[in-house]
Amino acid sequence: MTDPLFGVDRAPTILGPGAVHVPDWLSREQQEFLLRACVDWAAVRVPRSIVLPGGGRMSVRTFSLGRHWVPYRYDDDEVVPPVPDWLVRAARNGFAAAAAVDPAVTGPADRTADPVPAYTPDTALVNLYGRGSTMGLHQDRDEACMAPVVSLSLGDACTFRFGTPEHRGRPYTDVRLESGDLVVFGGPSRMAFHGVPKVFDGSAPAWCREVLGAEPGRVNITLRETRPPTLGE
Ligand code: MD3
Ligand code: FE
Repeated sequence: MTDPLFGVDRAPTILGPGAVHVPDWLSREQQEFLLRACVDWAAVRVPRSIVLPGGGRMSVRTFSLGRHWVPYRYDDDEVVPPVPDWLVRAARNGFAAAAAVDPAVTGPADRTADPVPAYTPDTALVNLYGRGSTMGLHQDRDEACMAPVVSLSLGDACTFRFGTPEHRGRPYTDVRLESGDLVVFGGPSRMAFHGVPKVFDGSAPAWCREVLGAEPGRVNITLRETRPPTLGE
């Protein structure tokens, strides 16, 4: 967290076409509410470390709301808690805030009217980063839809690495994400490679750690539309 007083603000930035970072988007009350909800969900949906095809395990632990995600697909055979309406509204507001900074988050204007009120993510993935957890560069391509992904960061700060849609390597931009930050990835950036090379252990505000308890770390919530777009809507 940067200084909460005296106007030392971090301004919104465009990380790439259609990718917008809005620092300090969530209030302290909103962050505490989201963290508490994550702790409650984690008690019923035990967060698992994803096993990669090569046999390795991701250090991040993940659980899903809405639709259950496993690498390469969404699995409707496993029932998970729904995405609450208030989280859908938060995502929609995040989309609107990002679209005000860069209209390219919306993607090609192939649909009628305003895409923001129609944005209804059906899935939330919650990533829990303990000490030393990282996430390698990857693309999110298991969704049958190019709608933006809305990301909310909570707890410890991290270095977020944002690359290009073309390949895993350079050029990339490293940006520090802090508790309360919003990032929205749409349009040409929806398929960009991205990852989390570092989490700054113990950097969360004390009131975050109070909610998280002994468990240190960073929590990231991503909201996604995963189903194919319906025609004529
Ligand atoms: C860019 N999570 O869950 S959030 C993931 O912080 C994931 O836990 C990271 O990558 C985290 O898949 C990064 C930012 C993010 C999320 C989805 C994206 C960036 C994205 C999808 C497309 C492009
Ligand atoms: Fe991702």
